[in-house]
Amino acid sequence: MSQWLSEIKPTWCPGCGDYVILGTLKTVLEKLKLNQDQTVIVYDIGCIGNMADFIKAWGFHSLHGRSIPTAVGIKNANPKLNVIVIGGDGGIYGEGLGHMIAAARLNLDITVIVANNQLYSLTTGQSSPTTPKGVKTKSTPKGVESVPVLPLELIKTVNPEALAQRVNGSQPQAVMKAIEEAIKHQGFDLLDINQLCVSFGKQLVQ
Ligand SMILES: Cc1ncc(C[n+]2csc(CCOP(=O)(O)OP(=O)(O)O)c2C)c(N)n1
Ligand code: SF4
Ligand SMILES: [Mg+2]
Repeated sequence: MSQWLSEIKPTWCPGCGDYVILGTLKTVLEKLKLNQDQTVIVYDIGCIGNMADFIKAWGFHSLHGRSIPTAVGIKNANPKLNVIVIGGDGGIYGEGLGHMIAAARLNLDITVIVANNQLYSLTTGQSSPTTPKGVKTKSTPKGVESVPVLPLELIKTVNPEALAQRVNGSQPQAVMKAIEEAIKHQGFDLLDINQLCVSFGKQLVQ
């Protein structure tokens, strides 16, 4: 049993990409030998936020869209801490978008990992800010009318020094490498992990 895993077993649907994020994050935390006592993970709300129960580290299961300001407060209160945010596209790019821009502009040394399944999945599949235009979802039966938010481009616009990466969530080696780079990076970093919600996102498969 890894020192970074709690005794609670994940409750995600079989085949959910969140298992890849949990497994790769755990492996990177072990590899980097981060001090468990000096590591705080702030979780947003959503399927991915439920990781709060599965990782053994200092954790803060915050509010939907409010994980980044919570992390900013923790980092400012104690800059020695390793602060990692884990959230979904709905929380980070929707309700929390302004907070992400503010933290990126300040180049605060926090790592933001987003499970981007292009849906509000915990609430059973409504469209999110990254759902492609035209895709039908529970909340958009005639198809999404807006173009999607482009998170990496937004970050690069407000802070060219930030590390902004996108990775395919079905490739664990690539996810692991990107998580390691993000945690090691000094300053703001965003890791956008593209994944599929196997329960509500089948229409997103191309
Ligand atoms: C302030 C607030 N607004 C809305 C909700 C309802 N809500 C809970 S999870 C969720 C969607 C989560 O989507 P996302 O952040 O993409 O995470 P996922 O479930 O896809 O992993 C919503 C809208 C809430 N809990 N709090
Ligand atoms: S609803 Fe989708 S995102 Fe949530 S656990 Fe199931 S497969 Fe994963
Ligand atoms: Mg989502």
